[in-house]
Amino acid sequence: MRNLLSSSVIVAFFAGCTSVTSERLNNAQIEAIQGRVEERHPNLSSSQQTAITELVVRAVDNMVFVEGGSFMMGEFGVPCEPGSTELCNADFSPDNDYAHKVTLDDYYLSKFETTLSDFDLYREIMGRTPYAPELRAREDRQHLFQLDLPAWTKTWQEAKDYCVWLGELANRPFNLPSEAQWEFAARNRGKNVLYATNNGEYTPGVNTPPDDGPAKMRPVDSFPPNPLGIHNLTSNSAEWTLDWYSETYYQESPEMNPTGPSTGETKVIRSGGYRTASPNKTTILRDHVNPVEEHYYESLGFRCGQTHTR
Ligand SMILES: [Ca+2]
Ligand SMILES: [Ca+2]
Repeated sequence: MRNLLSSSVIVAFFAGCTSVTSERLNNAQIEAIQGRVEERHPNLSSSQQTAITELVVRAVDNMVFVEGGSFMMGEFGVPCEPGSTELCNADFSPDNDYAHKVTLDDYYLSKFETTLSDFDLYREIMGRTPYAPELRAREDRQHLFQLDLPAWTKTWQEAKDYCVWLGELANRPFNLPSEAQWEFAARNRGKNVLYATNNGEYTPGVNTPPDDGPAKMRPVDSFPPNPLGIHNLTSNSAEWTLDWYSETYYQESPEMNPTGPSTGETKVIRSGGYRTASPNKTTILRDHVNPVEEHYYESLGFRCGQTHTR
């Protein structure tokens, strides 16, 4: 009996030597990720390696499948008055006025903005010092560094590198989402919805942050997701996209899987910027910032996407 028990314990140990669990990946896939983590980061402690494996598995689990399709990207027009059949632009900026047909292949988009906790871990294992150290040291600023808040970012490249790194460890093509992928998902596969809330409506305090009181960042799972299951696409943190910015790009964009101009001076951000008033943070709003900002900003974050592979 004792021998039997021992051998079954040993079998269990070898059959399931990972403690990491997943909604989507089986044990063999998780162990393959752990193997890639150990190969890529051989000098980290085993607990750090396991933390990275957990992060990669979580990132895969959080990817929402978005079935591709066609839509008219940009201003789709809203009634000039409630009940009116006359359509007006919803956004004052002319950048998005040229509605144009875009067709996207299937892809994935993370249901959450990247968290401060996950980005901190990435930066730590890359040997970087924590950003905003003077603020982190202040007791009256601790609320800015809760682990489930969106990551602070400073550079587009670091956000992109994070997604690519995660994807290499997951063996999946992760990247920042293109601007078109972002808008298609925010509009619930290209529908004419202005807010990426559960019902497309903007109801402060109910399905999007309240307008009164000081603006503050919220945990990435705050408020109900849009019908695709994706949170905070038109609230919380502004989000880097893959694309360079050009004010005329909508007139030049190819129909199939556009990824922005080949070069530029600024990068497109979506979800509204940290200078944007809440009601103006819509699914069609475009903003753009330098690829290297002056500081790490609490409300300039990102989420990863994934090209679909069959
Ligand atoms: Ca406009
Ligand atoms: Ca957001």
